[in-house]
Amino acid sequence: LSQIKGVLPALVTPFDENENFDEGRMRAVVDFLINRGVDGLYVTGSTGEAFMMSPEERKRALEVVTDEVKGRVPVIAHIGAISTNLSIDLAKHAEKVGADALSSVPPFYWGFSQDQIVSYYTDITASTGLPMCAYNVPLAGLFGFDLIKKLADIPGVEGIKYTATTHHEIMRIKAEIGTDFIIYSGADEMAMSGLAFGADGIIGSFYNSIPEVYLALNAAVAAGDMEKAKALQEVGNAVIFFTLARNPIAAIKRAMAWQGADAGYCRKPFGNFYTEAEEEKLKDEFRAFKT
Ligand code: HMN
Repeated sequence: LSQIKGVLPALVTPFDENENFDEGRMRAVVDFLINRGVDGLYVTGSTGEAFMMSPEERKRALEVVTDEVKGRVPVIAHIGAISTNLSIDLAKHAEKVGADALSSVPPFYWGFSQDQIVSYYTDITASTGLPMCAYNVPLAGLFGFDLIKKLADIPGVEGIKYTATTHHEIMRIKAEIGTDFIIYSGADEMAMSGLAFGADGIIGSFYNSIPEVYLALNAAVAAGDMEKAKALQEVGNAVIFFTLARNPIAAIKRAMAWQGADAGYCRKPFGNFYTEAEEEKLKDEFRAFKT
């Protein structure tokens, strides 16, 4: 994971009007983002609607991405599922089709024990040669520092996507686990603080629709220009907070379409926009906030 840093969109998965995976749109979106300078792609995560896709569809989406990327940027494949066997199957496939790293939410829904979570990551990382980025996210149950430490001891677990807002723990992970344990900050509205507290990169939904804002923010933090970083974070947050109230993944896909990369539609029950009037309103707001 030490080779994968910077700004990584948690890639959207385009579906067509009938909710079928849309290969053409997927390829166009990948090119659009690489041309805009993103540092890598995080595929079939929650923004990618992976939990609404069958394992076969997830595999197909990843295959299309790695085929289109052709090594231009690193690809992290999110292979998380509740069953270890299913995740291992997805992990092996990811390795076969050329992903550079794996990531996984912990098994969720039943409230698994720490031992069960540790064994989940141990079994997956033992099944391939790819590095694993664990995923700390409220939706799947946050880890806490002790569990992060246990996960970091598993061979192959090289980092964490940290989507909690307790950014002081980013500093603590670097201090107590080690600076070579890679951290991606996952809350786009707090990208500046994640990076300032020592994260190596940022992974998030809004780097699909406004990547240039966050590429500039990442560069500003690296250069120690906190005034500039703060101004950019304010632009990002204006877009994020109006979007969050309006079916966010569908809205992000529309914002990409207005900018030349039609990212298609979402799966139900997310559903889609919008009457023409609603779409116009959304577009006006997006443009007003973004500048
Ligand atoms: C993914 O797995 O697709 C994501 O990277 C998730 C990502 O971290 C998003 N978090 C959640 O969905 C919980 C953020 O980008 C989030 O959308 C953003 O910070 C706005 O709250």
